[in-house]
Amino acid sequence: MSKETNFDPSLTGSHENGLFGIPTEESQALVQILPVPWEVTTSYGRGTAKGPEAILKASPQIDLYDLDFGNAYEKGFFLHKISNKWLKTNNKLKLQALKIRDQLESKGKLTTTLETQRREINKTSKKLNAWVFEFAKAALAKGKVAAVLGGDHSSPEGLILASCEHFDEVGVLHIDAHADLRQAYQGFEHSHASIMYNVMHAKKAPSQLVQVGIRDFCEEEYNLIQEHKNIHCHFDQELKAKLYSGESWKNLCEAIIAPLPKNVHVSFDIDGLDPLLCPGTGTPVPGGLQFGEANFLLKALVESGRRIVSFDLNEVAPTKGSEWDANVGARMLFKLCGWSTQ
Ligand SMILES: [Mn+2]
Repeated sequence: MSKETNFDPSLTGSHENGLFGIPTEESQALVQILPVPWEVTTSYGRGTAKGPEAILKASPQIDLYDLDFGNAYEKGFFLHKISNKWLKTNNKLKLQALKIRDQLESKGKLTTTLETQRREINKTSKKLNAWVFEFAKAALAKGKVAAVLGGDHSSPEGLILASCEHFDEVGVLHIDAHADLRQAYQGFEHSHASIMYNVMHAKKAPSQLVQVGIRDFCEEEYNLIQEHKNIHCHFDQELKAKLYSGESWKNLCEAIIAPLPKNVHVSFDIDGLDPLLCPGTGTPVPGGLQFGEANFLLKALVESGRRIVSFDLNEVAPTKGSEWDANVGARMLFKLCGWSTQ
């Protein structure tokens, strides 16, 4: 996979070589990762647009040989270039979205100017989704694993839809603190809080949505979970109650993955983990999965004979003066890449 023959995987590489410090040819790589520097509709924290760059920079510290999948990196994990155009658009629209939110919170309604700007944001979000969709469609057509590195959780909408369109049937394994099932949030139709609502209501939708680690949701979302026969939510509190009562994580993982079809998209919001592992993320919530529990779940998924055909990792936001968030994000990305090649 390496384009340089003198590449030594036992030494620390430079991020300038590529993701995880590995010199990788785009055309040879099995895993194609699109960085999406996008967080226009983020409601609380700031900084997930800088997630891809921070993860890239932290990624060479990972030792490439992996206990779960050996030298799977040789199949090629390629991170595409971070788009300056989308980063600029993000920075501009983020400021407008902030004003919209402030006014909604203080006045309850918008001025005509802000109403127009909100329409503009919705239109641009659609364009972003179309861009991601085209990327994923092309990668999947070549037999690659398509992936998105966010950005906030709205970033992979086009990817999930492309995956559903490419394969006959795709199920989504969704790891998150939040249900992300709101029908538009603050009038933003493609908000991070609406992604699972949007994909489950698409023309070619995932056949099943399995949610894990959920611990922050509104009544509208709770009702949708109860009513929708293809949404299976494992609330964090309920998983913990079973664990504390002596059930094994292995048995719980089997129950979690049971409804999923053969082809699976993994949508991984880093805030699904214990926030000690991702203190910088936009909307941290106490509780959640440990790194090992999440990896064990992915392992159980793959060992059950299912395939990770596409995935996203999102909501990683670097904390000032610390590389911890990016370090954990890079390690979870490495596990996702590895499991998707099995
Ligand atoms: Mn989310």
